[in-house]
Amino acid sequence: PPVIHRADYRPPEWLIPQIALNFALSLDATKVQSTLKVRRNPAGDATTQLRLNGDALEAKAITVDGHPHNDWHMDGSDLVIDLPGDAHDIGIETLIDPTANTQLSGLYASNGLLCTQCEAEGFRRITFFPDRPDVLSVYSVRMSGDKAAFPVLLSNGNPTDSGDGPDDTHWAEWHDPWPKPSYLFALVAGDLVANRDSFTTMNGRKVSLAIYVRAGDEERTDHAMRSLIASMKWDEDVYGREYDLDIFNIVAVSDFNAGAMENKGLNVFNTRYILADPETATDGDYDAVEGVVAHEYFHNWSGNRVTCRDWFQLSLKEGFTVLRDQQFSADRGSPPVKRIEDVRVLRAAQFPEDSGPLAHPIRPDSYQEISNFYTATVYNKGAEVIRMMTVLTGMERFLKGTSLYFDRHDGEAATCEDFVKAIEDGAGIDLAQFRRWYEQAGTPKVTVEMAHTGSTVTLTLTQTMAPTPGQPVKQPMVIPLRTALFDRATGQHHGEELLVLDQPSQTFTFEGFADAPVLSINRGFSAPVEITAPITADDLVFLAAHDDDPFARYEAMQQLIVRHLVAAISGTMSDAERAAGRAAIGDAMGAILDDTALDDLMRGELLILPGEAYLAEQLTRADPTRIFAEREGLKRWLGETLKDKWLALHDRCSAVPYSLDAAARGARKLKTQALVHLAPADPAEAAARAKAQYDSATNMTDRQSALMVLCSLSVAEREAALADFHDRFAGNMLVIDKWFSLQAGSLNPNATEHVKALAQHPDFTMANPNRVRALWMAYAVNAQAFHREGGEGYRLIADLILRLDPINANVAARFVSSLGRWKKVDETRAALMRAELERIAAAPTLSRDVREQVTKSLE
Ligand code: DPP
Ligand code: ZN
Repeated sequence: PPVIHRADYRPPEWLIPQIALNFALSLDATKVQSTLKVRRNPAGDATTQLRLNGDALEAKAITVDGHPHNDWHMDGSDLVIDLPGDAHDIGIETLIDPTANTQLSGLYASNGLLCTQCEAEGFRRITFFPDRPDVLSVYSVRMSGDKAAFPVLLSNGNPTDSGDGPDDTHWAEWHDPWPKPSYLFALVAGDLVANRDSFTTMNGRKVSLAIYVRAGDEERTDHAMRSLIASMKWDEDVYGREYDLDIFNIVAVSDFNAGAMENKGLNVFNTRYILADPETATDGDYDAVEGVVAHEYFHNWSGNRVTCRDWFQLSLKEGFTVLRDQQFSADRGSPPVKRIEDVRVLRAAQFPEDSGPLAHPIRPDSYQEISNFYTATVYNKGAEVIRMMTVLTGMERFLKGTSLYFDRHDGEAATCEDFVKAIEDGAGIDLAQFRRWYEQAGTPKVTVEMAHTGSTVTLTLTQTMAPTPGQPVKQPMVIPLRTALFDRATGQHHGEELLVLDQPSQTFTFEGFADAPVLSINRGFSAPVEITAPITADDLVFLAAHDDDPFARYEAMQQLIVRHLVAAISGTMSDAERAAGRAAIGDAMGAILDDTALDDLMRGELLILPGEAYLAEQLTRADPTRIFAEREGLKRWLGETLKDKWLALHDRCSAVPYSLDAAARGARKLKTQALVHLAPADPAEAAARAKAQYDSATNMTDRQSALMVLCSLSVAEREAALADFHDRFAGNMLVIDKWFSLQAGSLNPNATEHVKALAQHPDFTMANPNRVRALWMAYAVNAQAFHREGGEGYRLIADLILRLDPINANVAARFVSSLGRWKKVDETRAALMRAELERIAAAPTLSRDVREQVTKSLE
């Protein structure tokens, strides 16, 4: 398969200033008439051929300047037209079958609805076009179709006209005045109802807002609407960005490959990130809705007004927009809790990417299939890299840089380099060496040594970075580390300092310390790196209780547990050491449970044990079932040792009535933590409490966490609760997804058997990505089940990939990375995982998506 290289970028040979699209809609035969104004690009290479990308399309009729034209040919799936001059009008007709489009890319049918997904390369499945983000066009769209089947007809921009046609049809015309790349095109037609509201922008433009859903779902759209309005206000207040059309529409569909899509003026969402009410959505779901609504809205500037020159620049819009949505959510709730959640996601999803076979820089140098690069690296690490700029400059100067970026590149297709340059110029900072964060893959490791002589403290910081595919040797990065040194006696530090490590090794000195201090480093997680520092277990207990940086407090707790578990998993721990380690963790947790100054949301974060994926990252190679067993063993011990405190906590929090405020959400989070720790320690007590919580639940957070705990236990209450849950929410697709996920992700020793049975359940379907992920992604990340001895888990996931690939390659390819982690597990399992990858590789036909991931995973 061809490899596309960033270095090979050439400007487009032709520009398309305008496109008119006319859709004759039907579920299985939609006719698309496209009219392109094409102009030779003075900045492009000279050619008489116009190459238009297509994917599984047939050109029905081609005209040039209104006349039938025969000088064209197909080159692979592209249409190549010979043109005599520099400016022409091209007409092309295509016919597509949305119902047959199981890939959910391009124009597809979802439950009688027609909708589009064009990022990254879906537009070429609708019509022939230079389907690349640096070709910006003004779109005029006309669509017509059966009035009963498609009462609502939507596209980008503003509606300009509509009317009735013959034979119970109607039509609508839309015009989007903002030039845009094809990936931002959208069309939706179907039977939908709207929740409407409005927003008045800072300059007095009244914007009509609508969230379109299926009838019956509109009551569950208020939270999304509130989130949208808050996002519009926040982007004005913080980034000075105003909305630029009279209409902003959102449509929620249940069949969707990703989370949502920022099409200009017409965002299309997975229902999962729109629908929420207390009975069916957890607190986590509410946060996700708020975050994704904001994310897509923020793309209107970081993505749409300034778009990407090519797909190698994806992090230009995604990293920046993730940072913006993280900042927004932090402002809406608890900044430290949000920071901890974001770091947890980074460590669970991105660190393993950085250390695995699919590692790539946030701005990749090559790809085979761009869909494979919508990754935690491009998104979440991309956000961390820009966040480091804010650490180096402060928010005020950073915002001068972003304002300059938006002014300078408005209406353009820009590069990551353009962004960095604008921050340099606007914020007044030199980022020459910092640019390596865009170039080098891998998570830097920083080792700290501390010396204390007289009243002087010396910190020696050394950075290293492991080789990654294609990058055997790394250059030193710029690593900003917020640091404080604490006096043990007073419990105070001497003022936080920003240490900027930009050499392989560097020494920093501090005066005025009569005694050796306690080191608090990488506070707020100011840099996305791994730290090894001389902080004793006692010091970690001290920091967990006293650090004034909430993230550092969390981190101290995590490190205390990580170190203990890593030693336990490695088998280098004596019984006495195990007892001492557990005692330290138990004391620290006990103190957190008793600390009256802590709010409950933050308390909940401090009590969550480090995840298995992050633990695995700390080990060169480990038996995943050992990681699981040691982590569960510690949990059980904490459940037993602190039993009275967990029981009291569960009692106290159960008395807090439901609301969405922080205190009530904190209480729900702690109820879950209490049950999770009690379950392995006292299954009968935990089951009784979980059953009571399930039966009396007024909201999905309480109900789901109770069911999760019951599901993990082999108790009589388990089956009854699962059956009740299924009955109660039958027909609600998003909640039934939870029912699948809870069982597939369960700690229950029979999870594999349960998953095999669930794959045969009448509610299971391979056609719906949410359902596939609910069952199989939950299983693939359930280490104790997926890695069970004998390799059955690997076989099941490989079978899934092979069966899903012809249906939905994009979603199928997402599962490959779970098998690609073979270098991190014991040799027996590694061989079994490789064998499954090889079985996939040997399949007679594979999508480009799966082929790329499998080939790279075997290297
Ligand atoms: N561009 C989309 C996003 O918001 C991806 N589907 O991330
Ligand atoms: Zn995005």
